[in-house]
Amino acid sequence: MKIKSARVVVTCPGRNFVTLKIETDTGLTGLGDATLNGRELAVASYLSDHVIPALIGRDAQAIEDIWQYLYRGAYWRRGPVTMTAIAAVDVALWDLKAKQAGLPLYQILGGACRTGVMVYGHANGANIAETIEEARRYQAMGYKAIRLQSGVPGLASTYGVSTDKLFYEPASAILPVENLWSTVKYLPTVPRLFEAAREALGWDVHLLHDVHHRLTPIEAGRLGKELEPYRPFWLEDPTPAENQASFRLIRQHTTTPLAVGEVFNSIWDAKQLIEEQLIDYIRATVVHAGGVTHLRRIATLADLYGVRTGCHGATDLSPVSMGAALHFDLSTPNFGIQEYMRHTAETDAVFPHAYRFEAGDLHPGDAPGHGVSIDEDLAAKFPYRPASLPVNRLEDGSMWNW
Ligand code: EZ4
Ligand code: CO
Repeated sequence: MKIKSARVVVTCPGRNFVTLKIETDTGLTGLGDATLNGRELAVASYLSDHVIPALIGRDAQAIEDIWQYLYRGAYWRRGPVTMTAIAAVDVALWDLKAKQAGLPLYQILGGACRTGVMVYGHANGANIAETIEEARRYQAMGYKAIRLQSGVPGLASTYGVSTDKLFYEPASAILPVENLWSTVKYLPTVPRLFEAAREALGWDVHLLHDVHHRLTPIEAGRLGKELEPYRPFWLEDPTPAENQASFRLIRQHTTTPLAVGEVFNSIWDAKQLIEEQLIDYIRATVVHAGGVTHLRRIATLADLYGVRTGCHGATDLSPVSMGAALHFDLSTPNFGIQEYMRHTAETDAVFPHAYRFEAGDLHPGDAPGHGVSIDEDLAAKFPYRPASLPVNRLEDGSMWNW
C-alpha cells in the first residue's frame, strides 16, 4: 500500500480546522488532524511545502519509519508546528493501517482494556451560582466528571467562561484580544466555588479546575492546599511548565493532584515531571504531541511512574483528533480521563464520526480506522477565517500568561 497523494483541507465550520488526507494506491484514504489554534496556516504550509512531497511513493504501512524520518529528518526538531504536522501524518497512517485490517484502531493498538472512556465536561458561569447551575446540567446529562470555571469578581473576563455555555472558543479577532488578569482577585474565588459545588453536587462526582498557567509555583501550592478539603480530581496547568523543576515546589505544599501538558509537543517536555513524579496526569495529545506513535511512548514512560493520561480535548482539537484519542484512551492501561468539549452541529456535520457519548463515557465505535471522516463538499462551504487566541496583561499593563 503506497502513498499516492496527500492534501491539506482547511475549513471553518464555526472555527478553523486543518485536516490532512492521505490517499493510497489501493484506494484507501486516511485522515489526520493538523489544527494548531491560531497558527493553522503555519502547519498547513509545513505539511504542503515540506512533508507531503517527501511522502509520495512511501509504504503507508511503515508508520514508525515515517515517524522517525519526519522527526529525525527535520533537523530543526520538535516545536508545536513540526510536531502537529508529524501528528497529522501519523494519525492518518494509523487510520489507514486499521482500515486495511478492517478493524477499529483500538484493536490494532492492543485491544480495549476498559469498557468506556470517562470524560469530563466544562461547567462555567459568570459567577459561582451560575457555574453550579451549569454543573447540575452536566450531572443530568450523565457526566461523572465536571470541570468548574467561574467568573472572577472585578475581572471583565477570565479563561474558560463563555456566554455560549456548551461551546467555548477563545480564539476570536484577527489580532489577539487583550484581557486583564489579577491573581489577587482570582485566588479566593476557587476555594469558594469548590465549597459551594460540594455542598450542591455532593461527593459522587469528580470536580476539576484549570488555572491555565496563571499562578506562580508558590501561589499554586497555596491554591492546591486550600482545595484539598474538596477533593478535586485535579488542578490543571497551575503554572507554566517550561521549568519542570518548579513543580517540586508545588508538590511540597499540596496533595491536590496536578495535570499538566496540553501545550507539550514531545516526551522531552514531560520527562522530568514524570520521572520525579511531580504530576499525576499528563495532558499531551495525539494532535500536538506527534501522533499516536509518540503519545504511546509518553504514556508508557508515565505508566512506570504512576502517572495517568488526561488528554486535552478542547474544541480546537477536531473530531478527527477526538476519534483517534478515544482509540488511544480505550487501549492505554494508564488512561485516567479524557477532556470532552462538545463540537457544534456545524463541525459535527463536516466531520461525520463513529464515536458516541453514553452515561458519562465516550465510546470510539467499531468502524474500521479511527472512525472519523470529512465531508469535503461541505468543508469547502466554510472558508478559513483568521482568528487568534487572546493575550493577558496584569492591571499595571505588563504582559502575563494567557
Ligand atoms: O485554552 O485549547 O483545558 N483546556 C484548555 C483549552 C485551551 C485551548 C487553546 O487553544 O486549556 O481551552
Ligand atoms: Co487547559
